[in-house]
Amino acid sequence: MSRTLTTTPRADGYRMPAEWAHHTGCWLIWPERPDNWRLGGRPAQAAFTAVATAIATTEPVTVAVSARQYDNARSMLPDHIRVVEMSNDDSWVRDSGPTFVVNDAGDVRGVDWDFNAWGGLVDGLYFPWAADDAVARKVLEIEGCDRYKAPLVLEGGSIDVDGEGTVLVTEECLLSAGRNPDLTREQIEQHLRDHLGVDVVVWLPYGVYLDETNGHVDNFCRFVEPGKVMLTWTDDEADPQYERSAAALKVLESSTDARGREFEVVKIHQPGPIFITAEESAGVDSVEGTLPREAGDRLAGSYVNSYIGNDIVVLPTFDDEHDDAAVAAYTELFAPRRVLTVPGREILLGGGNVHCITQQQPSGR
Ligand code: KQY
Repeated sequence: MSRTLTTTPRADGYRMPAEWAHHTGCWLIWPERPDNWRLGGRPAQAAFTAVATAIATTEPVTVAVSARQYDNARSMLPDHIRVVEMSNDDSWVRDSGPTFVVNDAGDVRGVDWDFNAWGGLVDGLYFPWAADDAVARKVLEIEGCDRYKAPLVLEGGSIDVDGEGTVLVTEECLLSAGRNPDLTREQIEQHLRDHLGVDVVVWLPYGVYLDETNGHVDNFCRFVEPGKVMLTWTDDEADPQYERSAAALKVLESSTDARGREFEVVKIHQPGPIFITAEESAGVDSVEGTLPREAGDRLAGSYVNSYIGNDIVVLPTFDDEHDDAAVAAYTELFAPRRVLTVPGREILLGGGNVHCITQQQPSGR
């Protein structure tokens, strides 16, 4: 049973745990929409299967899939991965799924945010999005977790917590015109405190250059442990990413977290820049109202967009000169977790990466 509660997580003693806290499982949604994924989603389906299979080595994985694609997903995914039928508009469960919260007794509940496809009719990426907006509730129902309905537009990829009272966000995203134009920055902060159980909100000015989510923090800067973050970086001062990363570094260097710690910042050099090829662009259906995928467009590639599982970290790589440095950094940052690399390009072509397509379900222990 899943009740919808009228209180807030904070009032009930719940908080969002860090991603490295123990999981009972992980959720994904099967990609298929042909106006976002090339060739009807076929190459992306192989990439998602690789991510799901990697995560399933260390925790149970469930993949939600439309009725249309059920047979195909079931046959492509290994038997030990659970497949459940669920309507959706696209496959970004980090954003359409629930944000799980836990209390000191180990009970688990979920926050269901409003979802409007990253900006609604102002600068959202597709229309309609009603099926996506219903995903969080359905996941919570399946898992038997009580639900908090949060009264604001927010995506799971736009927040990153340390589990000890601090959340990272970007102004570019949370203050964007298409999300909550009627809420002030202070009101948004209060909702974050109430629904994530945090005390300190660290506002970075921007995310990754040309990130179609309006600068989700999960593609840009994330906790690796309390007091320590990894930040997408470039040494190329002429690259528009440089100013963005430097601005974040400045904020982090002058901020402290909820426990009064200064931040240690680990720079992870970005891949690329990576651009869409003519062949890739040609494989995407053109639909009015959906963000087009034009040849030559720059993609928001990042190694920060990874998944921290129970005993592993799943890291996207891009056949890029910076891959080896990213693997080496992750190996050191996340030891004793094993670093499993997956091909990141097909997921990036859809506008995100490994973190965006996954949603961890904490065990509460
Ligand atoms: O960054 C994320 N959490 C999601 C990326 C969504 C891209 C939609 N095309």
